[in-house]
Amino acid sequence: MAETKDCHGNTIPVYAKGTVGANTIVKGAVPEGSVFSIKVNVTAKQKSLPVAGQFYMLRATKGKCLLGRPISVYHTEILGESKTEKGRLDASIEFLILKKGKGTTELCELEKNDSVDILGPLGNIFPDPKNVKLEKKITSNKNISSKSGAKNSTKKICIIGGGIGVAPVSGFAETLEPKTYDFYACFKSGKYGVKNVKAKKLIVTTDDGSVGIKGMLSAALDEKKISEYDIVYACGPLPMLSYVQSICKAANVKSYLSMESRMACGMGVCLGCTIETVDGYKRCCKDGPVFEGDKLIFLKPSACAEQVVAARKNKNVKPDLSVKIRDVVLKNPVIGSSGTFGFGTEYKDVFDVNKLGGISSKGLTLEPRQGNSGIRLWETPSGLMNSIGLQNPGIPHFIEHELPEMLKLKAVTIANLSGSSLETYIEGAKLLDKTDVPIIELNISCPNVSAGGAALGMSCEMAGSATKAIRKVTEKPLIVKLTPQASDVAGVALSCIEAGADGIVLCNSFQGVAIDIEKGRPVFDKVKAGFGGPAVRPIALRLVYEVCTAIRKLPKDKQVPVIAIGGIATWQDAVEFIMAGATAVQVGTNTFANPNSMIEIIDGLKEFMKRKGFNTIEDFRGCAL
Ligand code: RRO
Repeated sequence: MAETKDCHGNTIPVYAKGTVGANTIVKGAVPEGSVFSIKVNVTAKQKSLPVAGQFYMLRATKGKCLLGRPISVYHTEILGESKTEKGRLDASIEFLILKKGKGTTELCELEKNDSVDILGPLGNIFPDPKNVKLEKKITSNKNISSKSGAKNSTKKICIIGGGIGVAPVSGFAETLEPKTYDFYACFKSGKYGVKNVKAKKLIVTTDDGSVGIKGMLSAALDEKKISEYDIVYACGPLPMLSYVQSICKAANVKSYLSMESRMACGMGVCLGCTIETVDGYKRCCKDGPVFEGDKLIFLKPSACAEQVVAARKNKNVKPDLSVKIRDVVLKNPVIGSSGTFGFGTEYKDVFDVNKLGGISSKGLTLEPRQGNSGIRLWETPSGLMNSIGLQNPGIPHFIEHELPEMLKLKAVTIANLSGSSLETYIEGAKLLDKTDVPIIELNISCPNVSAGGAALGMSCEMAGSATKAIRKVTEKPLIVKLTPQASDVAGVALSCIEAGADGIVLCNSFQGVAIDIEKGRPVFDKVKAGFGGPAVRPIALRLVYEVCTAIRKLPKDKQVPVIAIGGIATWQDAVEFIMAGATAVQVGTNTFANPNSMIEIIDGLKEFMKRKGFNTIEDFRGCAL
């Protein structure tokens, strides 16, 4: 197997900024606009230019993705000696990119002269056919012609590209003498990426028959036909590569398959891109991406297929998004979270707040509070820290002024109850009990107050007794908002349920610290502050998953809904939480970034349910548990 070149005249990877020389839609790819050709201009030593089969980690410099994406080299053009950097070459490296996820979308949206972070060239290369040693072919299959090892000069070469996998093999084909190989290009529909291919025979297959032979690779190439070749080079989707491996094995033909895998570094250190081989797990980036075909272990075709939630037969569903918290019906499961949606009316000119399932008020205490001194907000990558300190007008003012306006809305009003001691919580609850507010959210999780708040929610005992005390003074639906800081969040949730909670809200913000490096001082007067936003989402999802798992083990009549919060920004996020068992979701920080996000989540949920054939939220709630 050819190694990545090293300091003895071989390629050396560099991390640099490249510039987009051109970005164009690749004609022939179906649907149009699904594949882009991006030419990246680089200045590099000859030794740092790519060889066919290699790839780069590419990241749009102006993009939001943390990591680069592994993209194979399609074509390299040396433009000449660099005028600005002596001893270096100006080159244009062309990549074909399938727009399929966030990273590739950001790359496909780059414009001429935009900057691209490039790390490469990486990985090994397709071995030169001249250097490939062939064993004498032995075959027991009568249908397959038996022949002795071909001489180097006469080796019969077959190159196969499937979908975007045509890019690296087409780059490799360019390094071979024209008309010394056959090239099979397979697509679902249309044809692209073969303009530089000078094959003896170019065979195209399409699933829909729009170009060439109708069908998959198997419609054009089988065990018998592959036996006419000495070496096969292929890149494409796993089922195709698995098929290539099987026919090559059967026909005793040497194959080199270029693999793809999710990776973080491309340098062999993240160990995230391992691939199963007969010699154990191998790193796709460093040990590959090109592997000898018979060394690879492919999962059985059925396991290869993506695991998707099976769509129901009924495609004409009119999804019902309504959910229940005890006996209160929310028309959809999307709730504006406490502290990020004021008293419901502030955003009414920006979007129709009546479309929301519910709105939770700013945290309320018996007495009015001014909140904390000093800096109150601090943005971090993908997150927001806050130290508001429960600023609010006090429950009597709320009841007289804000609550009547909230109750006029068509979203269910939730009063978020807080306090500085259990006694003040109880007094506040008594006042709220006398109003028409449909739901009380007991906040025993505020991270920014010296008394009350999260201190009441840290242990099962305290959370249980706080819930019990409030339960005693109100019959209203009572949901309890928990802190993620407790060491046993599921235990705390079960204690609250035991004490009479009608629902669990999970979770309030996480505690963090920020330092102002110019001043050498903590940013916040209280040092610690609440932290929320997309950065916390996987942790919040883990907590929701654990709590929902614990609740499922309770007898049916003891089970209560979980309302999830934690970095929810899109309908996909909401679906994840619902699949983890949540009945409803609260959107917090993201409303600041995109005030329309809750409406987008409701619309997205509706479309998702239609597509999947789900009639109700219950149809997929908890399906991942
Ligand atoms: O007001 C706040 O500082 C605050 C509250 Br009440 C809360 O529940 N969660 C939070 O992150 N901040």
